Amino acid sequence: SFKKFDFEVGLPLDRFIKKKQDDFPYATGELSQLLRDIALAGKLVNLAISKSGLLGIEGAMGKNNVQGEAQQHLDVIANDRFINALKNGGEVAGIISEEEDNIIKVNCDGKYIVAIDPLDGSSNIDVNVSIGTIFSIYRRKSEIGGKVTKEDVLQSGNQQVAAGYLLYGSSSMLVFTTGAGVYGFTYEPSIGEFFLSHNNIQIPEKETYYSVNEGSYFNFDDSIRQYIDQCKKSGISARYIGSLVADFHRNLLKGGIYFYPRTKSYPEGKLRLCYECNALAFLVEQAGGMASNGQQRILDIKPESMHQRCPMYIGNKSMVEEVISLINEVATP
Ligand code: P6P
Repeated sequence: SFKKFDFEVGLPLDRFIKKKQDDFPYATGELSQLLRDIALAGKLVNLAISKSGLLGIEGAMGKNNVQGEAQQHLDVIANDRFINALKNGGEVAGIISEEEDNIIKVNCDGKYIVAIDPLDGSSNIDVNVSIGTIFSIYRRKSEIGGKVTKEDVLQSGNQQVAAGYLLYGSSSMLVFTTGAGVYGFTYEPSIGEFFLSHNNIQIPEKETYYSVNEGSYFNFDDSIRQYIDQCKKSGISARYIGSLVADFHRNLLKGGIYFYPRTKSYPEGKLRLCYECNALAFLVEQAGGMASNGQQRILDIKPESMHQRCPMYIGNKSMVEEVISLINEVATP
């Protein structure tokens, strides 16, 4: 390994968590244990994904989830893995998940709340495109030992104590922040360990990519079409994988903007505030970027319901500010 910044690249996740915990004088180790529980579930999901073609667990279950979306075998497997890991870990009082209609009450003595999209982009599994898990961690508002309440799970993103994603791809990664920078860990399956590979990630200033589903071009508002036309005129590259974590991760490392505006099919946007947008918004701000719903900072939105959707514009500050200025230009004649 070689020395880079203040951490040796190649530091195992466990050692890193311990070192970072020492930075928090009042840390009592529960958040560290919770991050370990998430990493464990990520390893198990990674294994299931890598074998899915052989185990015949690709494809749809033939039934829909609570969102009315076709549930893939791996959606259910991933949901079970994360819920079990968080249950066994004991640090979590309640979980909200894309795959579950209601709050999953886990351990009344738990200190934390987790919002999770266990497997985002799962429709890409069968064609071997990278997919991901997105998670947010909050301190519960209700009394430890008491019931988990709606207030516990409907917290604004600016209350997150940690957030991150797992990216199951050509190499699988865990990327997370505890509010003191963004750190990326690459998984070595032969050892079963995550090693620090991306130290203190900062999104490049360079406006490298724009990521949007241009198939919806004529369903977007005029301002969005105007922004897409500007991107084309500027000659920057279009990259859209159709898997949020993969698109976000590429822009985080190389510079760019991902956006999912409201459309006729998704008048509130397609992405979910609580378990997709908030985590990525926390990460991108920690990396020097910006995340907005077009009107306000994603992290300041007060959720009204667990599964609510919102439009999202996320990535380089300069690119997000530009598209917001066009949206507001049209909005205020
Ligand atoms: P569309 C996957 O279903 C997802 O939630 C994100 O991972 C992805 O960015 C988006 O939807 C793709 O949606 O409408 O462009 O196919």
